[in-house]
Amino acid sequence: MILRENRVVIAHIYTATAAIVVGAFFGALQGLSRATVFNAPAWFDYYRILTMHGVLMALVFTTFFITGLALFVTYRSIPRERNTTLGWAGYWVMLAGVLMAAVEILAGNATVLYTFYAPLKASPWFYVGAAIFIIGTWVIAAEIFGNILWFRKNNPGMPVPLPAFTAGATFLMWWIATLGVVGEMYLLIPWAFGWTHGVNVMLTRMLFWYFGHPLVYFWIMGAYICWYNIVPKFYNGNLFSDGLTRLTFIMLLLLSTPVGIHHEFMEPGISATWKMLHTITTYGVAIPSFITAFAIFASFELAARRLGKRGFWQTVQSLPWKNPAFCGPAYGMLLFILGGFGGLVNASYSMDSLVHNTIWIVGHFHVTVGGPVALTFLGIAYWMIPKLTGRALWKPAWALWQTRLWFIGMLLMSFSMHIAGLMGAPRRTAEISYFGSAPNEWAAYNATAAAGGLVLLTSIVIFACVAVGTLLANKKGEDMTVEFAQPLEGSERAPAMLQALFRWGLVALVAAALAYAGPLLEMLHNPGFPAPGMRTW
Ligand code: HEM
Ligand SMILES: [Cu+2]
Repeated sequence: MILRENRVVIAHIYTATAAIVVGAFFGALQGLSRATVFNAPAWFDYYRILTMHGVLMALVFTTFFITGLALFVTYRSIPRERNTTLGWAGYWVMLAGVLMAAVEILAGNATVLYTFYAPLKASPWFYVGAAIFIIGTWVIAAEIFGNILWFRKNNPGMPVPLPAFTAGATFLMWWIATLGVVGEMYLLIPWAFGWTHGVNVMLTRMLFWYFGHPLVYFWIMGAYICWYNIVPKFYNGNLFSDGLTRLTFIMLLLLSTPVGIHHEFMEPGISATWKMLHTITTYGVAIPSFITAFAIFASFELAARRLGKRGFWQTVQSLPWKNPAFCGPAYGMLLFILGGFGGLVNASYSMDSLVHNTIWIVGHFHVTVGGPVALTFLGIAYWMIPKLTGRALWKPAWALWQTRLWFIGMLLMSFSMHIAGLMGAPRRTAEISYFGSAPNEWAAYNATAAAGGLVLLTSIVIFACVAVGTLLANKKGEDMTVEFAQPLEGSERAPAMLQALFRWGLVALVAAALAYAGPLLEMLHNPGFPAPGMRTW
């Protein structure tokens, strides 16, 4: 039974692995290109590479990992006889969507970057592929909700196990967020097929960011699932509090969506009132992250105290720095602290106008999604793969170095991107030297970023070797039982209000509708000119 469940999860996790390996290869090429070491050939130009990188990393790697992770924690925290039809159906639909979109990008018919902003116009099959991919994720969401409902029905009065609860909150949030993509595709697909004459550019962008910001929190929630439920086990620690964890996930569910206009500070057609309102909610959604920082440090300290350790350094030293599954998330947490500072800058209108569309932004999201998110997932994979396959991890020492290299590479790359961005270096450009007229000061930072990119590529190749090596070289025999972190004594039971997952989902839907009703009305009131669309490539 459990073996059948594991196979679905393995498919998701190894597909994510394939995506990050190919994505990293393209990423390294971009770094080298910006350092003027590599020149993309005309038949596979820089922007096609960049579209492939953005889509593979931000959409394919992250989503496949999170669907795998969420299924895993749900299956293992709600053990029962089940069939895996939905898990597989979701997987194949997601994969079909990805392949359809990927073919169009590779063929040069969809060089629209991962934000697919209109009026750039891709082949309709690119958008259809994206829509199919989203539908696949909904099937996975249905599988997770179905298991939670089954548990409720069969265990009346019992709280849903925390790992399944956190997975459920993540996918409720995802479902609300992806309604934005559906709305956008409703406009883009007929337009790309030529059935409509034009598209409302501002509206499609707003719908994109209605989805685009919660997408970021979908990644973060994936990382938090690991930090709360799994990581404490690595240092024999506890979850700080069951109730606080549920509160964190409910706050993320509520506040991840009504903030998206903070990506549109520089866009016309949305009044300052709505930009301000979304700024306030943006600062609000930082609160569950502060709670998380507190809960994690408290959990570290309490575990250290149990060993008789006191104070900051003794606590730090007591943590398992030789375990790659711990180091991935832990280094990720460190990078998140840096990302948080940058985020404050981006969220402040006046400062954001200085860094808008510069490589600073790229530095910021690599230190966040490449740090706490990707590095947590890579680390957790080292724990999960043996639990799924029954095979011991191949070359754990390599795995440890992989996490260290990723940390160093990400620091090098994103630090230099931040500084070059402050000096005005733009993002999304192949011709970084502006045909010789660009300021010379950027060059050193572009070179350092490229070096960081190569370190990252090395790191991911090592990851792939360990992940595949485990399957090929090691024999079965590893203990496959999973124990999730248990709450500290006295904090086991959350108030009933924090158990009502689906009711909070309804509140989140209303909050999202309220936050966008105003800007939407403004836009429909001033629809502008429908854009026929263009291919700039
Ligand atoms: C292997 C390490 C990586 C390297 C070397 C790398 C390198 C780069 C570079 C140089 C750019 C900027 C290109 C430009 O603006 O002209 C970029 C953009 C981007 N990267 Fe990465 N990256 C890496 C990992 C990741 C990861 C792990 C993610 C997300 C999970 C990610 C997501 C993105 C996205 C979404 C963009 C923006 C694409 C766009 O502008 O449309 N990258 N990357
Ligand atoms: Cu955002």
